[in-house]
Amino acid sequence: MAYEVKNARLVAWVDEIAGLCQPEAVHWCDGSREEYDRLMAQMVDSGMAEPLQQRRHSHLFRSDPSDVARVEARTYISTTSQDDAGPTNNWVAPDELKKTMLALYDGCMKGRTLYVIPFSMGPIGSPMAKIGVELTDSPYVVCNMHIMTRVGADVVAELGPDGEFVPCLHSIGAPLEPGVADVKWPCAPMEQKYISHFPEENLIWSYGSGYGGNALLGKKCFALRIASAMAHREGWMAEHMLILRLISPEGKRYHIAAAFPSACGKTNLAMIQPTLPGWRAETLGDDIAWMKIGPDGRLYAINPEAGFFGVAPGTSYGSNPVAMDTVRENVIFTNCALTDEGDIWWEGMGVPAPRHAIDWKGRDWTPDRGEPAAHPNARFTAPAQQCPSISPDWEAPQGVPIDIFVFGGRRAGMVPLVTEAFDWDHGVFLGATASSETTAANIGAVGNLRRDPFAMQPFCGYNMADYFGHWLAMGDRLGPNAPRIFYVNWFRKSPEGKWLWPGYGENSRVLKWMCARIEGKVGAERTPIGLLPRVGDLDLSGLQLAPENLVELLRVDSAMWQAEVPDIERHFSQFGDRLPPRMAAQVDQLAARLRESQPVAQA
Ligand code: OXD
Ligand code: MN
Repeated sequence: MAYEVKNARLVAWVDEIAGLCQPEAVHWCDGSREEYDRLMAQMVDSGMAEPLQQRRHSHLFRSDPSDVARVEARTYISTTSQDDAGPTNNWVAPDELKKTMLALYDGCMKGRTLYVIPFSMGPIGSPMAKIGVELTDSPYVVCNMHIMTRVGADVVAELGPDGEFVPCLHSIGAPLEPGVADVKWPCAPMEQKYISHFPEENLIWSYGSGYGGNALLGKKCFALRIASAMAHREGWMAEHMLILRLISPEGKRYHIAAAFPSACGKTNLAMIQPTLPGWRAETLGDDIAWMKIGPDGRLYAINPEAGFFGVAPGTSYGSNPVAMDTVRENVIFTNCALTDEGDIWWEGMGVPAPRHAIDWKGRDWTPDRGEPAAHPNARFTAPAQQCPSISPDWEAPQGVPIDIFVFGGRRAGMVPLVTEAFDWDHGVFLGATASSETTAANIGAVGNLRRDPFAMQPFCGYNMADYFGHWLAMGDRLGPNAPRIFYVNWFRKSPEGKWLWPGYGENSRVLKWMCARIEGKVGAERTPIGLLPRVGDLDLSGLQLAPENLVELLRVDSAMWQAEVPDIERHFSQFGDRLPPRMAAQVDQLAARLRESQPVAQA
C-alpha cells in the first residue's frame, strides 16, 4: 500500500468485506497514472480492453449485451418505512434486502482482486466535498473512477483517523473458479442484479452489473441518491444538473444550473458554444450539482465529479464540437464500434459510416446490416480538465453562485421554447411536473410521455413529495437571493414533424433572454402557464428563422394545456397526503388561469 490508512472504521470495513467476498487479493488504489496503466494493460492482456491506435492513451470496452445501461427496475431505496422511499422508488425493507444480498456477496469475489478506491466527490478539501470508498472487483470500474472522481492518497489523508466516508460496495457478481477461463465482461444475470441504497446509514451495495451508474458508485448512487437524502437532512441540494457559466459581451458572468432527463442534450448545453457575437460559455459540470447557501445568502454550486460519462451516439462536430475535442485522448469508450483503422465510431458522429467495423457486440459490421454499430447508450469517460471549454473555476472549493435554474424535457408539441416561472413556488411546480418523451437511450417505449420531476425520478433517494417540500423550504431560506427559474423545450416540432428551433449553439439566444430578464432589461408576456418572451424579445439577429416558426415556438394552446391538467393531477395523486399543499395549490391555480383564458363555452 502506497499510503498509511489511519481510519479504523475503514480498515475494519475492508477486512469485513474481504472476509465476506473472499477475494484472492486486496489492492488499495493510489489513483496514479501508473496504476491506471497497469490495470489497463492487464485488461488488454485478458481481451477485455482494446487499445485504440488512433487515440492516444484510449481504450474500447464491450460490455455483455445484457449489461448496457442503468437498471431502474433493479434499483432500490431501502428505508425502514416504505413511505420514506415514496412511490417513485423500488423498495425492500433493509433487513430483507441485506439478507438477500449477503447471500449473493458470500464468496462472490473468489479468484478476483478486491480494489479499495478512496475517492472524493468534489475538490479535495472543499467544504462541500464528501468522501466515499468503493470496494469493487472490477478493474474497469477502478479506471473509470480514476477519471470520474479524485482517487488516492490525498483522499485517505483528508479522511484522517476518524473522518466520515460513504461505504460503497460493488461486485460484478461473477466469482472465478480455479482453472476456469474468464469471460470478457463478467456480470450476473438480471434477476441477481441489485443497486441498493440505505440512506438511513449512508450505505450503497451494488451487485451484478459492471456498467455505468450501476457500478461507478460515486455518480448516481452517491452523488445523487445518497447525497439527495443527506442534503434533505442537512439543508443543502444534490441535483441532476449541469453547471454553466455564461459571459456577456460586457464581461458579466451568469451561472446557470440546468436539469434535463437523460438524452435531452445536457452535455451539449454544458459545452455550448454561443452563436451570439461576444457571448462566451464555460463548462463547470455536465451532470450533477451540489449546492449550499453561502455566507452572502446566495446558492453556491460545485460539480462533485472530475470527468464526463457522456452518451457517444449523436455526438459530432456539428452537435458538440467541444465534446469531440474532449475525447481525443485519455478516454475510455464503452460499446462504441471499432473501425479497421483502430478508431471508434458511432451513429450520428457526423462522419460517413465505415465500410467495415466491429460492432459493439464484437461482430463484423457493414452499413447494410440494418442494426446500429454502436449501442445507443454507448459512452465515453473523459477527464473534465481536458475539456476545451472547462472553466478556470471548475474546481473552486467554494463553488459558483447560481443565478438561473433551467428545467426541461423533450416535447414534440405544446410546451413552448421557454417559459419563466412567476415565482419560486411556480418554478418548483414546473420542476415537479417536468415531462419528456422517451428516446432509445432511456427508459420505456420510444415516444411515451414520462413525468420526470427535476430529472430526478431515477435518482431521488427519498420520498419525492418530501423532495418537493425541500425545494420549497430552500426557496423560503433563499428569499430574494433565490435563482430565477425557467423551463425550456428545444424539441418542439411543426405539425409536419419538422424541428422548429435549430438548438445547440443557438440556444444561447434563449439563455440571453433569461439573463436580460434577471437584469430587468427585457419584457415578457404573462400567459396562463408562465412568462413568455414576446416576438421581438428574443435576440434572433443573424438567424434564419421563419416567422411562423417563432410564433409556433411561443404559442400557448390553452385547450391543450387544459387537457394536460388531469395528467398532472394523476402524477401528484401518487404522493397522497405527503404532497406539499403548496404544490396542490399550484395545480388549482394553473387550472383557474387556463379557464379564465378560454372563451366561455356556449351553452
Ligand atoms: C446519465 C443519466 O448517465 O442520466 O447521466 O442517465
Ligand atoms: Mn445524468
